[in-house]
Amino acid sequence: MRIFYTADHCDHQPKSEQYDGIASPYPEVSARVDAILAGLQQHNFGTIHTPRKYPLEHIHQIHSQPYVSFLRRRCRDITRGEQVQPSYFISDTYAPLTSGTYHASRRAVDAALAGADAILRGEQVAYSLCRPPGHHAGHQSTGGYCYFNNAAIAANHLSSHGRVAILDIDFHHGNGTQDAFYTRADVFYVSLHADPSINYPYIRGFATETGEADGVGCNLNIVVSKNATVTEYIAGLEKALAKIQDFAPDYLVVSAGFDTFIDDPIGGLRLNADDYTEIAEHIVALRTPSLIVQEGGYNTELLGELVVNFLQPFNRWSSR
Ligand code: OKP
Ligand code: ZN
Repeated sequence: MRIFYTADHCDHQPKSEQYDGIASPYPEVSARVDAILAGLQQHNFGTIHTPRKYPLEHIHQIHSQPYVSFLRRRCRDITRGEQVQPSYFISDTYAPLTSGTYHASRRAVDAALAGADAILRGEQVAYSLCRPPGHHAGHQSTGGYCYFNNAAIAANHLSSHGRVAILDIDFHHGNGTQDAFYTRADVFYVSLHADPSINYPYIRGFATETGEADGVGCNLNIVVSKNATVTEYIAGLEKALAKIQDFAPDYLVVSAGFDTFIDDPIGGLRLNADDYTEIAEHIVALRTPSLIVQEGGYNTELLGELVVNFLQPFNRWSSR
């Protein structure tokens, strides 16, 4: 499998998030990536490639031009080491800006697009180690640690070459991604996540949301209970995979979050480390060229192990 990553995420270093005006430590830290890289190296996943720089056109198909310009200009005016809570282009107060946020977010998109291009060149599996994550980023809004929607931008790129399914297995519903494709019939969005009536992002992710206009039937939200063990989780996943199979995609994009792990500090179902291998085995059974895009997962101690466990079945398939 091809792996893409850049160190530029290090320049995105918020220190705190605001909940009802009260600051607490920022969980979406660069140590997450250090843990993943260490895991990949220990398990000999091979060369990690630096993506090339892609033009803004790809981003502008998902995000508005005023939004992208705002992020670029606002970050440019921030002193290194400072953090700003913007008042505009936000859907919540979980995406502060630092001087490096725009650049880091651009490079995360580059990693996702390079992964998509690897798939288009005939690679079976690519893993884009994106930070910051992307699935909450809307057409013109940041939110939930996200600025640019890496998975949506990559899926949109793939969609010029075939039918695309997006499987979002982060603990949180990917409201940005759902919105991006809600009226489209060529991209199918399926998400498994905790109940949005009591979990972030609150505003989206209900089972009643099934798509609109041309996109009717091309959106599927599966809510899993907060105490779901691997048995309940796999049952939901099987439903998702059956629908994906019916859709018959040429490409699969997996928004891979690991905050479903039992010991995740902000999410947490009852999934254990080994369960990620079983989850991946079910997804690999689709035998569809797959781009895996990193989303959440906040247990910096164990995140490397969780990602490695998940990637292992994909790796076995792609090097067969
Ligand atoms: C981003 B991703 C914790 C509240 C959490 C923001 C969650 C963003 C999750 N104090 N609110 O989907 O992993
Ligand atoms: Zn999440």
